Amino acid sequence: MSTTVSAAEIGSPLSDNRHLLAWIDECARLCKPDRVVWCDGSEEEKERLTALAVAQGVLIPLNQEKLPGCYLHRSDPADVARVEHLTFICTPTREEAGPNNNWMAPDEAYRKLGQLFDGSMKGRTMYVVPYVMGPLGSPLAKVGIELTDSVYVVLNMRIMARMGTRALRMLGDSDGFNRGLHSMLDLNPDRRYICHFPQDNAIWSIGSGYGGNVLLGKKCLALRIGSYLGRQEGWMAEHMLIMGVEEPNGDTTYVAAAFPSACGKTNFAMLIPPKRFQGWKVWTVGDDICWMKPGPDGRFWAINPEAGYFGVAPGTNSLTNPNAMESVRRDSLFTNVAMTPDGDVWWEGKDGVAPEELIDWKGRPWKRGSTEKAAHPNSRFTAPATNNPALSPRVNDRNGVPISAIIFGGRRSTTVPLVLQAFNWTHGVYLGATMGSETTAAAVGKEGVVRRDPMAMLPFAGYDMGRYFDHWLNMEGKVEYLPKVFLVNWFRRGPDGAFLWPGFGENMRVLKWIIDRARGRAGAWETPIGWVPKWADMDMRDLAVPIEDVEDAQRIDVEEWKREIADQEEFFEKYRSTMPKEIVLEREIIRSRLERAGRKG
Ligand code: OXD
Ligand code: MN
Repeated sequence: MSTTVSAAEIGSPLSDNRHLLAWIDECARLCKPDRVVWCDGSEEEKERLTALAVAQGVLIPLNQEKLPGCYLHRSDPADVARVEHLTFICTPTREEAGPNNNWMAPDEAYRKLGQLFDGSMKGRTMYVVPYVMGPLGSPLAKVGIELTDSVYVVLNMRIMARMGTRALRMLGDSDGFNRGLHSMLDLNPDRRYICHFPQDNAIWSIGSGYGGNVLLGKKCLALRIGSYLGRQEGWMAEHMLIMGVEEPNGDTTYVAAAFPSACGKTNFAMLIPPKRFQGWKVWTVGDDICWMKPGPDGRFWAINPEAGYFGVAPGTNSLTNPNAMESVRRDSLFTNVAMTPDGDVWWEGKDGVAPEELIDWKGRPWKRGSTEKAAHPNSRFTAPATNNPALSPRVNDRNGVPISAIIFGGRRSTTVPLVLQAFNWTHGVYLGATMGSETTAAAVGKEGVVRRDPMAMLPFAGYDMGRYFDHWLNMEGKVEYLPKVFLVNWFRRGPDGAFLWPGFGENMRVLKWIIDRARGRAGAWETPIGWVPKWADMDMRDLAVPIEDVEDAQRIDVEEWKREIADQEEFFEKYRSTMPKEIVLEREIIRSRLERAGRKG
């Protein structure tokens, strides 16, 4: 052992797994922490680390009467979001990573980041965070170990994954764990990299303290490395919520849905059906990630690998998402929200008007009427799933839940109807592959531009997009009872710019049609781009919106669609060398049908 490491105080190892011990030793020699602390996931540990985080100013206690067990964290103002331009897939060849990813050769990445990690934890503690993504003991679950110098990461991982000794028990003496190394270094954006090594099942993240870059189980393992492993091992890692929809007779249908960030995925996953749907209940299995595998019974079985919600706070209120509001009332961490004088939290779009005075997300005094936002637009809550009143009782099922329908959606003010059903699996894959969302004012760049985001996986597929589509298409031979596939759009606008569909709880009406179709008991009408409901096929009783608006939301305009198809074709140009031919053929069939429909006038 080098002198530096023998100077480190190595806390008592909680495992004698020699692969794990050797790797921790190697990382400790590189990062040179003062001490190494193993995390067991206990309550006592949580209290100790929370007190430490408070003493260090990493966490600010909130009003413990109003929000028991809740704390606020203010991140570095230059470290508030995922950094796609600094995120790399380090496969041996650039082709494997594909045009959808930044690529760095593995040896170059290890060398470059190795220099940054060298001594990065001097004076700090290296925490060993063992965790499981997925229900304990599930054949679909994966074990990861994250080494980090951030106590904030430890406390978040504790909520987001099944963390601690139980993960080490599941690992046993196996070498099969994801090796995640994270150091905040100095939070300098010029020294920030998020590198994935799919061949080594390893992640190196340096220079950031923000959730998506540093809670390595989430986007890095569950999506980027997960999608890569899924292709090799015959399963799928998707950016999807999972919900169970229970009907009055007790039957529950499970649905997975992909929406790009900022399209209300968490809200949809926690939907409360409107009064009209008495006896119906939506159960949340997951709000962000879905691991799906063909089961022996010919169906797709899915688990949520996470154990908590890392949700966007702005816009969350008791109308848009009462279950989320309930979930963040205790034992939750808030990042970059504003604080009221009495230690409560606030963000734009929370219930009621803004308090007169706040402390903003940067810790500065803020007054109502200020032109600056009090909470950062990407401010977050980290809440345990067990706080959610609608948490599915099946969430810990080792085999997961059987998926009957897959929904793709995006934010589109024109063109895309409220709901349509794909003709078949290949067409469904085409709908997912071409989905897009309009940029909002919150994002940098021009507003209202359609950004294509296939299956909402553009920033998260850990390999070439064309091959990813191929993997999807391959499921046709592996899953006998394939889920039915749907496209939805809650965001279509009328000529006056107003939304045509009320959204939120009313989305239950669309969901019911989807479930009825998946169960083969509702009508539909064939159009050039898919099956759509007629008014009578959907339950629209007591809907406080004129029928004309719903019809407009559902309208299919042939000319708009011809332009849409041309735009999809242009997007695919980049992936031409690996694009499966079915995707190209599917486009041409849709194009021909549209031309014929156009001629009919
Ligand atoms: C997320 C995201 O944080 O998709 O879930 O950005
Ligand atoms: Mn997400």
